[in-house]
Amino acid sequence: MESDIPHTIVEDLERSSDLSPPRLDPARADFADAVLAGFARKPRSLPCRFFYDARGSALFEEITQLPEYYPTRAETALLETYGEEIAERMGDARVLVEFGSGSSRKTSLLLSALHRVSVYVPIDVAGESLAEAAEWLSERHDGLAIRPLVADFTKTRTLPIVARRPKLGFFSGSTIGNLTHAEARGFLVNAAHLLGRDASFLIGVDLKKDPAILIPAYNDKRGVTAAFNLNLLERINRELDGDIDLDLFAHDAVYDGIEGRIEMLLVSLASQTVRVLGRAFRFAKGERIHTENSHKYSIEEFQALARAAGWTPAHAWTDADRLFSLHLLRLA
Ligand code: SAH
Ligand code: AVI
Repeated sequence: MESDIPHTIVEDLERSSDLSPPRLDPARADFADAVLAGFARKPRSLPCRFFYDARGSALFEEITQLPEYYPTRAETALLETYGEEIAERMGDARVLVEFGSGSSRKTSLLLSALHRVSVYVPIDVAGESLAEAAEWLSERHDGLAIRPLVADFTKTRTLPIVARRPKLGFFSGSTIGNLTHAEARGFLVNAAHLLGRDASFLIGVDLKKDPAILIPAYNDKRGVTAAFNLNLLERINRELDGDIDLDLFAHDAVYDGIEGRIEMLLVSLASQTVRVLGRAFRFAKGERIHTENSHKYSIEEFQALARAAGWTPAHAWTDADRLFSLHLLRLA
């Protein structure tokens, strides 16, 4: 009978001089568990947090410059226009905690308006982006103490600072839309515990709109989003001994009007078998791997979600074309 243990783990066991359990790098073990479980279930799916290795993070930055991808431009414009007003409304925050901070480019705009903030805690799974962003920010914001945390923001229970000073949370880019409604609510409840008494929370949320605008934003002409999606399979090949032929999968993005979300998919172009860590997975022609949800909210829908998680909506800003929204929440 074939063993259930992936062959790389068996090799690690065979190589080790004692009988202690194999030591897999925890990040790689997390990725391995997610891919083996995601390929074993039907319909197949992979968690979108694994997009962001060094290449995926660079591709995301390229996406933000695409003519079709409006969210980054719209959110940046809102921060430029309303930065001072946000600072006035958000109270006395001294510590800025950012979830999924990426390159921190928009953070710099916010920090320029938040004169009293002296400590910045960026949280991201992408360690390299985090280090680069910390260096980039420290060159621009004199005297700012930066305490980066490489972690999954849905599982973060403590911060690397114990300051009792009021905190402002920042969750930009509509990354909250990559969580299901239930996950987003759980995230907001946890964020309230993390940020503590008197906290404010500024969250960028993509608005519901015509799918004729949404679909090209997730399926651009130059194919950068396709490369971003397919990089997940390349990452499996690189890190988990995969043998996936990238020419036999295609990127797709569809809008589900009932769920109110873009779904990103990788579609098998042939009947094929792929191997990951020594395990074989059979794909039918046309079978899909669901790689990302990107939920869109009306202002009212998002405020209702925030209330259900214990936050009080204090203000919402939108642009004239109603593409994007910035929500300021407070703990009652
Ligand atoms: N906030 C930035 C980056 C958005 S891209 C912007 O608006 O431009 C999403 C970011 O969230 C990436 O940097 C990615 O590495 C990070 N990320 C995604 N899922 C995460 C998770 N579960 N925990 C921590 N970081 C996560
Ligand atoms: C990070 N996140 C909010 C992006 C989004 O729009 O859902 C990720 C992305 N996926 C495809 N393009 C951009």
